[in-house]
Amino acid sequence: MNLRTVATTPFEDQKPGTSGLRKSVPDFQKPHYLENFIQSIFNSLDGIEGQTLVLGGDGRYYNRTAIQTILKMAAANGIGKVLVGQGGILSTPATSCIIRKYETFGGIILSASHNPGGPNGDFGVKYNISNGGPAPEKVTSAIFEQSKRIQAYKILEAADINLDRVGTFKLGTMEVEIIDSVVPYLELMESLFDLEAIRQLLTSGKFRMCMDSLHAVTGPYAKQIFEGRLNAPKGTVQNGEPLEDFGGGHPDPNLVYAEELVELLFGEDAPDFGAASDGDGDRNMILGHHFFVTPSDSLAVLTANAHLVPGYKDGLAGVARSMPTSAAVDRVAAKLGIDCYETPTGWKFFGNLLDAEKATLCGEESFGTGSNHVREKDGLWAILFWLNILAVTGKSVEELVREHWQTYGRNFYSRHDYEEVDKAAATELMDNLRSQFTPLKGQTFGFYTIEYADDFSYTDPVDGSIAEKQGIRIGFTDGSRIVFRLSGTGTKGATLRVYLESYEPDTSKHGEDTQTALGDLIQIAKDVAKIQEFTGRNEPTVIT
Ligand code: VG1
Ligand code: CO
Repeated sequence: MNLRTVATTPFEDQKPGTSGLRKSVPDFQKPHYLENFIQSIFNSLDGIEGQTLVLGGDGRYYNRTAIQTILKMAAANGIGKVLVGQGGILSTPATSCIIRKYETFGGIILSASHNPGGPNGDFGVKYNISNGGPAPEKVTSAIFEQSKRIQAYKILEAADINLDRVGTFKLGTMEVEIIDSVVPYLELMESLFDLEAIRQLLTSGKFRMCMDSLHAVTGPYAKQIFEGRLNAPKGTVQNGEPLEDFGGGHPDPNLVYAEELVELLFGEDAPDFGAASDGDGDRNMILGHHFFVTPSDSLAVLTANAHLVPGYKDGLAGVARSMPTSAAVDRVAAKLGIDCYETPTGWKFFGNLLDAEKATLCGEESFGTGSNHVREKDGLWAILFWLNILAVTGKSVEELVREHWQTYGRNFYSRHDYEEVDKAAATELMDNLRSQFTPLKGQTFGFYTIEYADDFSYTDPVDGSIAEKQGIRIGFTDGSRIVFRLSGTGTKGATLRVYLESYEPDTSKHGEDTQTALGDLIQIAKDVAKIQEFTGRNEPTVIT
């Protein structure tokens, strides 16, 4: 075995985005590209020698190759031990769970989450710190700085490790332990939920569910949990085999990309409950019989009913939501008398609030919900949370949500994405909006008057760190909002996200179609931002 130091030159584009470094597979396959970034992670971490790391990914194309490279680099960099999920598989929340359970120094997650996979799809690398959560900005900036001046990386010349057999192996002086990908996570779920009540519901013969893993990482987890531990009929989990290209689809649980599940739940003889998760298992979509729950409403409903679930029965310290997420949960927090925090987009901003026990539940409009049980959003956790509530109340998904609206009013909410638009044009559109903050104030568009227009900036209440330019907000006097942001996870051109929200207290109007209810705001967004003029598009590519 030979330790090699390989000379390299920096790549300019290794700045981590909303959630790690995401690039196309061909980019990652460029000589030294992956190695540079991994060495930059190691270089930026103080005292990593002799420490333990967790390593795994969502099973997409290049996962196994990257794991072998990273193991050899870890050995050459003096890491003490690496825990690897069997077959290279670890969902993002399971990685977070394992980092916390074994109190490791950190972990590396290989995933581009909901982005498509395969030889021409995307790949990604994310570093998580010892609390189990995504590296905060100061850590990702340090990694980026290292990547700009890297001159060499270290790697061991050795045979590949067999990733498929559970057990302990040696790579130079480093230990590699291949661990069961599911068991630690399943044990954590057992400690939070009344699985017996859920088992009775799923075997009662009166309730049918379907879980769609979209050929991504939750397949093995969902099969073991639902069809194994909870005795749901075989076939409850569909698309449950992780595939390197996710079967050619977008592993993104929303109404557009999880269409097979949506057709089933809105079809004839539809089941009572449907759920899906994304590439790396941290997102969730919840459907009832002919009914869709927006992620913002889901967070609000979970918060309002958390006392029914064993792991949360003693109350919540507080809740947090990302800025573009609807204010539905704010109303629940106000009623419960707990704090509600508004953070920038991306799970890394919840970490401090969870560590400081200021928030117990967190959520994002982008199909992400989670709690202090780990430091990532968690798809299967959210699905089990819903099932636990359904089992205890005996209500349907639709009944629960409609009753919730009756109590709190309804926040109509939708996100319109304009994908793969020209990057320069998208930046100009945002700059143009910024230049209009003052004149926009007080302007009236039909029924709506603009109360404020600003750039969202966040001061972390725990460590005082400041994040600026986190999205442009236009707020109206009646509480409605439009938010504009550019995505930080896309790999092609730019993606403009337009978030729309209005509040309706009148129950008799809660049946209205969302896009109709938001019709005026949708038009105002197009006009104010001059979307057609800048991007050449008049309609979004994805509406969720
Ligand atoms: C998107 C979502 C954001 C989420 C992030 C990572 O980011 O909007 O809410 O935290 O993806 O989720 P952006 O910058 O593209 O809007 V995942 O499941 O892709 O790790
Ligand atoms: Co994800």
